[in-house]
Amino acid sequence: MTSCYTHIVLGLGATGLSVVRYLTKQGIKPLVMDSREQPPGRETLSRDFPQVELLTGGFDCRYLVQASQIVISPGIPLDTPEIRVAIDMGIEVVGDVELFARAIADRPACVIGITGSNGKSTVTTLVGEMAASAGLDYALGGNIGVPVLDLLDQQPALYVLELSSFQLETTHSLKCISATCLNISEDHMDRYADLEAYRQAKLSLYSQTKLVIVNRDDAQTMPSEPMNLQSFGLSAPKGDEWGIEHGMLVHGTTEFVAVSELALVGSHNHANLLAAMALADSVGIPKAAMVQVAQQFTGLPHRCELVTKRNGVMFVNDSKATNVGATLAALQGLASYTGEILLIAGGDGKGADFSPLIDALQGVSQLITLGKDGDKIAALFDGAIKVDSMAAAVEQAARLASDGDIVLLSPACASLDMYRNFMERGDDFRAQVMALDTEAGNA
Ligand code: UMA
Ligand code: ADP
Repeated sequence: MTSCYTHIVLGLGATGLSVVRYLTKQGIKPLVMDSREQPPGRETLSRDFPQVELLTGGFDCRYLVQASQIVISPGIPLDTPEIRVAIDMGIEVVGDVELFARAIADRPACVIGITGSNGKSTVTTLVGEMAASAGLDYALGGNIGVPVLDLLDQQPALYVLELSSFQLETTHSLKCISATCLNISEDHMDRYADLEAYRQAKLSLYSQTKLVIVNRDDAQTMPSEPMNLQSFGLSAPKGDEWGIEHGMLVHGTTEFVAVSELALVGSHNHANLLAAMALADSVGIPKAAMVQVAQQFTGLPHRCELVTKRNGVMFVNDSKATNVGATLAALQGLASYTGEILLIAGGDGKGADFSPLIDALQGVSQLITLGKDGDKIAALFDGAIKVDSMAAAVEQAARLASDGDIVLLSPACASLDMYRNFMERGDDFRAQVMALDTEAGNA
């Protein structure tokens, strides 16, 4: 006979631990389950919550069907058979963001929600920096790294949340003042039936906000129902839109900042800035604060980050390019440089179709592939070099590159086949590039 738990936490990563912290503060003792034998939060749980029971290696239906609420981590698909059984029995399955939404329902704080296939972390950070520059008390979290329930101890005027499609699948009660879906391109196709299912998960944010900010250059970000809309895009604005006119980022007829003064490079980043400004404007952040950030923010690590220049060759770390759309943006963004581009790509493709890369690969002088799905990308390029380590990839690229060229790590794939996360992959790239310097004595 199993003991009965009213609350079950599924998954013991960053989210699962934050849910345990939250529930125990409410006086609830949950049961935690994880399908992995050694979930990452195991040691922290036994140290901080020795009274909380953990079952590993699967999800036990006997407990699930007796619970009143199941809190599921974003990495676990809702259609996992054991979870389907519980859902079919009418048991409530929610995510951490839904619990957060309910917990702040009575607070005066504003929420800004940011989703999309690419640019979420950049835009989330930009909005946070703009709030900071305006002297606004804000808290920032979500998919970017800090689980939202861990933000509840703060009482800020503004929450800035990065939301993934996985998190949005189990979120229904957010009340955002403004929210955006920045763009839609294929990602996580191992978890969705098709692109439309993935898009609908992202667009579910729109019914949870007062103002929807869409990307008018990407029709997939448009809602199918009438909503209170504002748009951003790279063209000249009409009416109240955000856009670019006469080399300036503008809102309607109001000029904000010249493109030539922006610290971020690449047209995708100009779109990111316009989206961030539209969101910041919705909470009354003044223009001066937005302009200051636009002139100073140079970007997050692992997103088209210049590692070093060696023998006239630029080594660029874009490890966060975990899908095809991000790699396309990097190749387009670097296309204006005069030298050749040597691209290092490959990893776990998450079921993606890589064929949209074909045209962009024509602007690449050498492709070097690695990882689980490296061969699939190599098949798109005559003479691709296949390697089995980052060290070999960097060594080959450095050997072939000459003065003025760019060696770009932009994998178009997740890193989990070879690394713990994209940061570790980017750090390995950096380390291998720096090791070249040592070996060659920076010749
Ligand atoms: N997993 C299992 N069994 C489990 C639980 C998880 O096998 O019982 C696997 C999942 O399939 C997944 C991995 O473990 O591959 C981690 O999943 P998780 O839900 O336990 O992850 P957390 O540590 O809780 O981190 C999650 C987000 N991870 C995912 O959505 C996969 C983090 O986003 C987020 O920062 C964190 O919550 C705080 O909100 C990371 C991410 O990769 C950066 N997100 C995806 C992306 O950006 O593409 C959506
Ligand atoms: P996310 O949080 O959505 O993964 P990031 O800001 O971390 O977004 O950037 C992830 C990758 O996407 C990086 O390779 C970056 O260069 C690229 N990127 C950033 N903004 C955009 C955009 N608006 N469109 C396409 N790619 C982008």
